[in-house]
Amino acid sequence: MLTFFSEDSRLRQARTELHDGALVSPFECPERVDLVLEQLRQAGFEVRAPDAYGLEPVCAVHDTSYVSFLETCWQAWQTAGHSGEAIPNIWPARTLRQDKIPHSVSGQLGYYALAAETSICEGTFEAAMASKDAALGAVEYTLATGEPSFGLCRPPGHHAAFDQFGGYCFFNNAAIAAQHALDAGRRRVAVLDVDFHHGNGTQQIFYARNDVLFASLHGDPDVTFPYYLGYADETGAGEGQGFNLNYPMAPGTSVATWMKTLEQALSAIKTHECELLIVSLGVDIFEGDPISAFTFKRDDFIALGKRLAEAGLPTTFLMEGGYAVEEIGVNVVNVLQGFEQ
Ligand code: Q9C
Ligand code: ZN
Repeated sequence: MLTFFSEDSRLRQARTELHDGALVSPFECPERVDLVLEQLRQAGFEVRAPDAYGLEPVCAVHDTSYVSFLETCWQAWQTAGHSGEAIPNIWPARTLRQDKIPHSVSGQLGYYALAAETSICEGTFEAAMASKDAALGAVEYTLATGEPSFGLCRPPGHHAAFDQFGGYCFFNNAAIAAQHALDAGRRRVAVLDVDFHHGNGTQQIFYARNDVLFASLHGDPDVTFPYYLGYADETGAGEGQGFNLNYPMAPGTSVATWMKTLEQALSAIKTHECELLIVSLGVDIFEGDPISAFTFKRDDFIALGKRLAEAGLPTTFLMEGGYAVEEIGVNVVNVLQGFEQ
């Protein structure tokens, strides 16, 4: 399967993630792409550099002030004289004003962040640009040829909302790709999110719309990140009513139960007459993932790919999470090879 990847994805090399009350080396590290690339090459898959698509497709789904904030945050943080990486420590929480965007970078960080684990550092904006270019290259290829493709996006995207970053995500690559397909004339696109974590950003961006069907299988937010979105009763708003489908599952859920739940999501995708399938491919559903709690084994990823192929739709896979670095490449390539079998 043709893969799109931009080397600039490596430009984000954060040193810190706030994890369990300590600053640790980030789970979402650049080595992740090395292992995926190695397995792709071993499988004989071609890897292509995407074109640079600029900011227009980003601003089609994100707030322009948010995008400017991401572009300037690191410089502003340094100018303010801070020694560490940029991490928010105050938010417009329920009891504070929601309508002020402070001038100070510290105030803006809280306004534009939905979580504190994701530090902003040098190269973060450039890597986010590279990541969405991989997504756009992949989706354009599928739109042009009908053939499947893989966007090796890094950093991931599905937690990024209209004007918020977090959960290792800055630009919502799946949303950018889905909107690009609509702008190219597709009438309805399905985004199927199989990452262990709920795709809160993708849900939020399309929640009131019926041209994107969002379906997500994930760890129950009652007990896992992102905690405040991803429940089964979130079914869409207004015109988008019925176009948002959440399938939260308990930690430790068996692969058999997960695959049965996938049938429900695929059956909805079928009845809603989607013309393109974008798969938010997080392989953090792997049993060995250090921050997740589903039970996929290596070979289960082959079965997943096979089942997705049976949906019979033009399909673009976009990389999301997956932090068991040793196995990430095998698990990703197993999905793609299973799809092609
Ligand atoms: N520090 C994606 O998989 N925090 N993001 C979990 C570990 C955030 C995961 C606790 C997890 C975000 C794209
Ligand atoms: Zn995840």
